[in-house]
Amino acid sequence: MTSFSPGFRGRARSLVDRLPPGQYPTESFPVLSAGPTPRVATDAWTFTVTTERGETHAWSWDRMMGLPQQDTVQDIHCVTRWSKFDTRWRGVALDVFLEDVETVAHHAVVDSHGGYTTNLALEDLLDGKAWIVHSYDGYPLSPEHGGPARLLVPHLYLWKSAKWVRGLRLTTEDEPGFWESVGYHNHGDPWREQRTWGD
Ligand SMILES: Nc1nc2c(c(=O)[nH]1)N[C@H]1C(S)=C(S)[C@@H](COP(=O)(O)O)O[C@H]1N2
Ligand SMILES: [Mo]
Repeated sequence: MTSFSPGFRGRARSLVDRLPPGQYPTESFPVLSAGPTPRVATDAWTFTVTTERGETHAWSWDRMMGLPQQDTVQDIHCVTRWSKFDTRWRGVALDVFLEDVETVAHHAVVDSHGGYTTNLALEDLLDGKAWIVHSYDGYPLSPEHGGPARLLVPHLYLWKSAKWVRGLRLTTEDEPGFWESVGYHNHGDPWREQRTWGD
């Protein structure tokens, strides 16, 4: 009797379905940084949300760690064409930071130590689509990958997932960030191959 393994076939097909156009899967975890790796101590770390009226809400490391934590398993996609399946992160959903923030803004600019910025529509940060993560695969996030904490927005190309995150500025106008202002797509949806301005 011939026997098939429907489990294997099913999983293989679903991985193909999970690969956005123009991407290839990788098992490794490449490091892509536009400059040197900042070293940020957790006792000096703060995450600051600034509203369009200039009000600030700030979380120390301990306060952030005291917020409801989520474990999330995500596929991530870099515009340089590698994708990595089933990456495991732990952190706090952006919804938690923003729930008590009064704003009429629809945009945000995320700021990092070292000067990197990236812009996002607020709707791409809310409803369980984005996290401030501090752990990867069960360990504290390494400095190379953005530790002590980075933004994770897995449904967009990974340049939106700012490493060494320090704050988020809510804006009424959309302001392009570091890569967006030199030709990367403003939104960066990997499923629509939004790599550069013309896409
Ligand atoms: N602060 C900061 N965040 C950043 C970057 C950067 O240069 N500086 N590079 C971005 C880009 S282009 C990518 S692909 C991912 C890479 O994350 P990784 O190095 O953990 O793979 O981080 C993004 N976040
Ligand atoms: Mo990237």
